[in-house]
Amino acid sequence: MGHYKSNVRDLEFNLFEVLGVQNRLGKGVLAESDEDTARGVLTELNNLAVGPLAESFADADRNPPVYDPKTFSATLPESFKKSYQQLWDGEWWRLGLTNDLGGFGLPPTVQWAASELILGANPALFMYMAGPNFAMIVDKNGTEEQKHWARIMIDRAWGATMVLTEPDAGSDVGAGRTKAVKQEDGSWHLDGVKRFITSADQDMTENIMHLVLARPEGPGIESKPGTKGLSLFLVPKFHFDSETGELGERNGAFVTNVEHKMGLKVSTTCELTFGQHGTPAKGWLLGEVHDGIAQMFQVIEYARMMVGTKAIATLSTGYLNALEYAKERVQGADLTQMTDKTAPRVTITHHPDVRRSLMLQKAYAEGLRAVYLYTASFQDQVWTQEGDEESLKLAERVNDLLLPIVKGVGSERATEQLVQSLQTLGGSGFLQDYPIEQYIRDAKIDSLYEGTTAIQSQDFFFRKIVRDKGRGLAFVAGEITKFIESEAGNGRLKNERQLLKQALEDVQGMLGSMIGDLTSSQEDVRNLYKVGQHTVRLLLSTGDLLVGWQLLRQAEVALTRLDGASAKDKAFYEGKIAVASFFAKTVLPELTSRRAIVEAADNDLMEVSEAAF
Ligand code: ST9
Ligand code: FAD
Repeated sequence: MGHYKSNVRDLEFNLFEVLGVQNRLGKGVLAESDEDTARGVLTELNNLAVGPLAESFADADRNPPVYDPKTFSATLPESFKKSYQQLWDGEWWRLGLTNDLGGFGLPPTVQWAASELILGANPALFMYMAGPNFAMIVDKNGTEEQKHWARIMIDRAWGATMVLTEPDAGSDVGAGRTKAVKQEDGSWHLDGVKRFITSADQDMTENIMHLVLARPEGPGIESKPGTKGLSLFLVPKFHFDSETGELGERNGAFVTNVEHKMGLKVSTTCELTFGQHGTPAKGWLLGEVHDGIAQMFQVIEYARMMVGTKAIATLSTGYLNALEYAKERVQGADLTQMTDKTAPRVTITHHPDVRRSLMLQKAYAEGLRAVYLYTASFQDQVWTQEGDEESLKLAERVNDLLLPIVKGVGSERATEQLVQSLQTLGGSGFLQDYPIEQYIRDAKIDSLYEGTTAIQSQDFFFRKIVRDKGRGLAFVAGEITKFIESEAGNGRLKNERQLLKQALEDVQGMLGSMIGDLTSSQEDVRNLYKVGQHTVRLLLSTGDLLVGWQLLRQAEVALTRLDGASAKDKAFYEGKIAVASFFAKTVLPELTSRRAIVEAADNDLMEVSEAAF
């Protein structure tokens, strides 16, 4: 058996028993798909994921890519290349594409559910397969000629990258200095050094299209500071024939280093230097418009969703590995017989503390899965364009609101709970005989790239709540309130509904207090610091509220399905009820004290001198 333990049953439960995704299928852009197609996709991809994709996971970690400075190139391990080829040959790159570009005609919910299987089995494979999806952005924003390039990128299976970060411009992308100088032939010459660029070199595709943010210079170009002064350029590794895609000369974008890092080792993290090795780095302005940061955010939105889903996928397999171990590991006597030295030894699943830990891992793994799929259900509406203008706008708002939760909370809780998964295995968990130590190393990056957790939390508060005037949030809060007030669940979830009500009030209390600080910053600007101290707390607390709600929503569905269920399904549904109740009783009450902390915010922390730290 490979390392990857998927949870297709739970994916299907979310899609077809909770979200009712099947009701959207068979119409409009989804005309070609139905429930069977969607289930078939998950089954087929799952077979690939647990087998050939998972196969190279550990080998590629132990034998990471090799960088050759003489040729500026990175060579990937053979085992990994084999997995990639199988993924590509299965045409799974079509998963996220629109129909006109050759997509499968499936909605984002099903796309992300399927993506979870790749991301859990071997996440770097998914990232190297970004070419077609990035081509979709080129197609959407490009000139007629660039739209044709997008087709070439897909047809010729090219790789692609997103290139923002520089040594002095990480979270602060607007500090980027790489420049682009306009040439008479309409192209641009880029000059600068970018760092930490994922997949910027590999030996699996004939070409790589870099999507690069740079600061344009030239006659008639107004220079603007910050992100608004950045434009997006298409910079291929090799020049190509604009009609046929046939490769030409090497372009002057060279990978000048590949980083050695804690985890996700097979995913190359590169320094990418433009125009400094004797060959100009030629680029083309996307869409011939200077709108780089907005265009790049189309890529970033995909990537943030991907990173959250990756983290959650890893947590899920971490939990299932821990569970399997716990069911077999015999150690110690039952607590009720602790004084009897001759008492029979039991599996560790008998110990209350192991149960507590496993149930919390299950809660976050399944609760966060529900949150990312709930988020994707709003992407479904945007994808199908169903509904009037107002409801489409609302779907976009809610998706925007939830993205920092999927990414920020998904990555933070995954990291924290994967440490618990390792703990379940005791000392064995620390060994490379089990996959969890690699999961922890590979998943840690998820709270760092695509905007750190602090950046996600500020995006959530300032942009997705305040700037949105709370409209997306009001919708979600309304849905939670409807659930709290509903009588469904035969009264079995009465206590839990009360706990959820309190949690909602606590998050609203935190938010009210922070909005108060924000408002009063007009009189005393330092009150903004009070907000800044608590944005991550708000993000994580809202995440807990959503996890609690989604688990209870699932429990409500499970209660209706228990009658007449098979033994296997009965256990599944009982698990849903148990985990929802556990989370409501043991995690949601913590929000009350977090609210008290936020309400008591002061600026003492900001008065502490650096020397005193
Ligand atoms: C990175 C990559 O880390 C890591 C992994 C790469 C993996 C690649 C492979 C991915 C594969 C994906 C494939 C998907 C496949 C899908 C398959 C499906 C099945 N939303 O607030 P302002 C825009 S890359 C939208 O003033 P500052 C907006 O245009 C590096 N737009 O910002 C706005 O203008 P306006 C990642 C947003 O103070 C403008 O920006 N690096 C949003 O100038 C200015 O906004 C980072 O993520 C948003 N949420 O700059 C950097 N926010 O306001 C993190 C802003 O007029 N840092 N815009 O609308 C930040 O995000 C900063 O907050 C900042 C601040 C740079 C935006
Ligand atoms: P900094 O921005 O220096 O942050 C350091 C710390 O300060 C963090 O804890 C951060 O949260 C905090 N901080 C910074 N500013 C603020 C603020 N205003 N408020 C509160 N806290 C703040 N980039 C790309 O462009 N393309 C890629 O493909 C890519 N892939 C990557 C792959 C890997 C493996 C890694 C490690 C990075 C990758 N990155 C990529 C870069 C990544 O997006 C950045 O590392 C990330 O955005 C953080 O920037 P930084 O490392 O410069 O940290």
